[in-house]
Order: sequence, then structure tokens, then C-alpha cells
Amino acid sequence: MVDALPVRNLQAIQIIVLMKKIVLLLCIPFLAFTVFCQSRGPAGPLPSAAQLKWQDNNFYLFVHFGPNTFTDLEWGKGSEKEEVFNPTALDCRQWCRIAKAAGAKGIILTAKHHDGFCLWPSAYSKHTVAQSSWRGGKGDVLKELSKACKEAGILFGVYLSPWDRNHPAYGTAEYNDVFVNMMKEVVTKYGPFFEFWWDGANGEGPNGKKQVYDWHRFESTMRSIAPNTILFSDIGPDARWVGNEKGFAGKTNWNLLDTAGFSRGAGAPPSDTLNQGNLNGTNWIPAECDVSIRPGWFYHASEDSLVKTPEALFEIYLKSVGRGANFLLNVPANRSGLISSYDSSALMGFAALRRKSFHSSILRDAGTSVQLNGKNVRAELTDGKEDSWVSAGKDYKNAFLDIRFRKKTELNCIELKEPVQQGQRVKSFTIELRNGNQLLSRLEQTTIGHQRILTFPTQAVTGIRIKITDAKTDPLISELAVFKIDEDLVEK
Ligand code: FUL
Repeated sequence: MVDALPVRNLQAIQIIVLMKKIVLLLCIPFLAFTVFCQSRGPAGPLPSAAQLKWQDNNFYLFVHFGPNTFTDLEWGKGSEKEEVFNPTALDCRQWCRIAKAAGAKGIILTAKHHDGFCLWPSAYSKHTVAQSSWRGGKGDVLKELSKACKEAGILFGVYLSPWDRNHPAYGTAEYNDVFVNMMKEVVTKYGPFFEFWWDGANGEGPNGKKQVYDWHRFESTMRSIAPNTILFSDIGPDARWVGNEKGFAGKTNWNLLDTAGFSRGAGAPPSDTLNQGNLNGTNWIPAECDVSIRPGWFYHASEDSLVKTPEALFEIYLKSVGRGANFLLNVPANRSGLISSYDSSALMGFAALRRKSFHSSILRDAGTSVQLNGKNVRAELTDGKEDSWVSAGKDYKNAFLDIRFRKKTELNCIELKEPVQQGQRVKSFTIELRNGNQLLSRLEQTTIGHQRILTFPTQAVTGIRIKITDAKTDPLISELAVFKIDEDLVEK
């Protein structure tokens, strides 16, 4: 039998009921808006909250640094003496200042490359900064960089190569324990990391044996100790390699990937699959484009004259971020422990090109109209918010997104975004550039994804018509922007 409720409890229940009513009333406008925007539910695999955040922070730096910096090698042998590592003026704050000024959202450091040298004093290796004479064996690059990133308000990530050409246990089951312990050590001492980079390379160690990596254990370790860190490898689980080291994603780029039957390294999917993803892939694993600002990943004085120009970096930006992928640009530190002025001035030039090109969309001009089937949608599409999208509906093949300018307007760049938190839906679309009723040109395109930036030879137009020609389900667009960039920067 249920006892009668005491009066105090009754009052509490009444208050709770009243509060629920208030919350419901407050939510009605929001719910109505969401229902209006979201004519149908999400489509297919969806990104996690951490992946969504990571896709928004779509440009960051890679810093390759270690014994190779001093030996002029790209792949150290592992037998280098620890004394080799001796930066004369290491200053991670300088790296962060440059990254920030370049508009990069974070830095990923090669904490351990294939030569096995640890840039932190690891308890699980005898080949580390602690055995070097740098700062009397008291130096710690990870500590310094994690502090500098925090101070600068940028993200910090690490690259940890499982391939280790120095560790005596490499090639035996015990090495998997070493690698797991190292991951735990760096996460605990220097985390949280926004991204953790696993290189798939798997060569011989000092005893001539190759390691059988326990990927399952590596992954579950990281998931349990760092659930919000993006795990990168050839096949994710959170971010995938783009299939080349040029920094180019496919023009068609699905955030989806089938990983069953594939592994990291030699067993990875073919590079064009990594480059384009799988249309009906079962996992949300977006691409990251890694590329070096120089021919090599590590600093070599002989490559000072070969640093990519701001224009070349801009082209990579269009082919990575502009194709819905993330851009990881390697800028190695030199023997002083600094980013050299060749690289930093190229980065500043690159940042200036992005600012100049994208600082103001022509659609922000109040005289421009943006209509979806006759309904004004300029506000939703130009507010910079991913959660205010418009739907072209089930009958999208008969829908038009029409842009009309007050007067003839020169343009050569259009940017579109899908609200990918609702899945990636658009399979193909066309853009018609028009002068009155006259069709000047038609651009046939495939995916949009997180961001699609299209460039084309300048045209003077009075209007643009965008049609979604194929989609998985009712297509959604969250942002639209139009620019006139320097003609030289238009994708060749
Ligand atoms: C590759 C490595 O072998 C290169 O040295 C470099 O670190 C690059 C980012 O990944 O797999």
C-alpha cells in the first residue's frame, strides 16, 4: 500500500510540474523552428560532437622536430646519439604566436617519430630528451608546447609513431605495452589533446623484426583515457588520411568510410577511396589533408628556398578545406628550435590572402536577395551559424535557390555548407551564372559536406541559380557566400 504523501512533497511536485510547463512553453518557438528546418530526420552516419568541433577547427599546424632536424634525415635510423638533439634557442611560444597569426587553430607535434626519440622524458624509453645533454637532460618539449598552447589559446595535439627503430622491445609483444604506456603517459602529463596522430608506418626495429601492432588495444586505451580526442590514422576511427601528402582532397569527398577488412599502413583502403570516401560508407570518418610547407617533413637548410609560396598554400586550402576536409600544414622547427622566417613569412602571406579573399561575402549586401522557391532565406544562409539551415524539401529536384544582385556583379568564388550534424546528403548540384535570363555558364558539381569552396574565371552576373540535382534525402544548406577573389588565385 502507498502511504499518503506528506504536504511538503506535494508542494515540491506542484513546483516541478509548473517548472516543466514553463520549460515546455519556452521551448515551443525553438521546437517549431527546428521542425520547420528539419523536414526529415538526420541522414545516415552522423559525426560525434568531438568530430563536429574538429571539423570546425579545420586548419592547424604540424611540427616535425627531433634528431632528424640535426642529422638532415627524414627517417632517422634510431641509432643516433641522444646528444644529437640540441636546439639552441627552443621557444614554443614563438611557434604558437606564428600559428595564431596564421589563423591556425592548433599545433600537432611529432612527440616520437620513427627513430624512437621521445621529446619528453618518458619512463618507458632510454632514448629521450632526458638522456640528451640539452638543458642538462631537464628539457621537455611536450611540457613547453602544451603550456605555450594553453597560454596562446590554441589546441594541442601529438603524433606518436608506433614504428620505433630504437626501442629494444620493438618486434615483441612487450612493445605493445610500451606503446600503451607511452600513450597513457603523454595523455596524463600533457593532455588533453584535440587530436592524436597514429602513423601507419610499420618497418623493422633494431632487432630486424617488425611489430605486430595491437591496434584494438591502442584504440580502446585512447578511447577510455581521452574520449574527446580525435584519433587519426589511415582509417580513423575519427579522422582518416586523405590518401596523398599533397594536401588535396577529392572534388567528391564523402565524410563516410567503410573500414571493414582494412587496416592501417599497408592494409589501408586504396588512395582514391581515402581521397573521396565512400558514398554509402558506414562510418563517419572525415578526411584530413597533411602536407609540408617544404619538400621534406623535417627542417633542412637546403630547402629554405623551396618553401611554398602563399599562393601555393592558398591553392591547397581550396583543395582541402574547400573540399570539406581539414588542412594539417607541416611547418618544421629548425635547429635553433624555432620556425624559420622563410616559413613564417609564407604563412603570414597565406593568412593575408585568406583574409583579403574571404573577408566579406557579396551576399551580405542588403540589396541582394536570396530566395528558396520564392521564400527569402538570406538571413538563414548568411548568419554564419550551422544550426540555421534551409531545406530544399523532398521535391528538391524542382527547387531553386536564386540569388539576385541589385546590379551586374563580378564574382569568381562561391562557398556552400551543409549542416553536417544532420548527415552529408547532397550528391550533386549545379550552379548557373546568369545575366538576366541569359545563362552564362553552368558548373556541375558533386558533394558539398562541411564546406565547399568553388572558384571559376570571373563572370559579371546579375544572378546565380543553385539546384540540387541528387541527394540522399531532403538536402539542407546552412551557409552560402559569394566572393570576388584575385583572378590568380582561382583554381586551375
Ligand atoms: C609519414 C612519415 O613516414 C613521414 O615521415 C611523416 O611523418 C608523415 C606525416 O607521415 O607516414
